[in-house]
Amino acid sequence: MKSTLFKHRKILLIIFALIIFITSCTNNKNKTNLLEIENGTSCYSIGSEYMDGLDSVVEFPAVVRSSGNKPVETEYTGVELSKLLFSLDINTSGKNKITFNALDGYKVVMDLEEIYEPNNVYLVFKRDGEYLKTENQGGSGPLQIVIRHDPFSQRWCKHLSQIIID
Ligand SMILES: Nc1nc2c(c(=O)[nH]1)N[C@H]1C(S)=C(S)[C@@H](COP(=O)(O)O)O[C@H]1N2
Ligand SMILES: [Mo]
Repeated sequence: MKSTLFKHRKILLIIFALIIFITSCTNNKNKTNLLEIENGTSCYSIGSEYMDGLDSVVEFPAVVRSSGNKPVETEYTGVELSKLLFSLDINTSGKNKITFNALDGYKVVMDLEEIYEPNNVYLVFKRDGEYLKTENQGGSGPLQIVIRHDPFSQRWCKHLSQIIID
């Protein structure tokens, strides 16, 4: 009787360890390497937990115009892109172009100057307090660029995966 209990304990312990292992793996998948930033020869890889921890995270209102829907007033959470670059010590002097590449192949190219206009270009990860859903989940995330000076959202790069500065 005692030995069967011991056996069961061992099995339970193994199952418990497996559950912890599997959940930590899925967490890592969702959280790390969300975004790659290339600045000349330097490359940076960041996840949403990095942005969550920044002092410069803000909430701001925006009107979302998605095809087939009425414009919707929403609240985004994110960081001003220039502040994110600053916090990563990314120096863009001598560069003049910034390219946003998305997981679905969408691409947006902007003058680098635009991201240094105050309160204009933001990297967002939450909408109305909820993490942005992925394309498969019917969302615009997990990361998205929002350009507040653009009333229309053609350049609001959804499903952002890579930023290239050159
Ligand atoms: N990754 C990605 N971002 C994108 C697009 C896209 O197809 N893929 N479409 C753009 C356009 S044309 C608009 S109007 C807005 C809103 O797109 P939606 O109408 O598909 O919601 O997202 C912009 N960002
Ligand atoms: Mo569009």
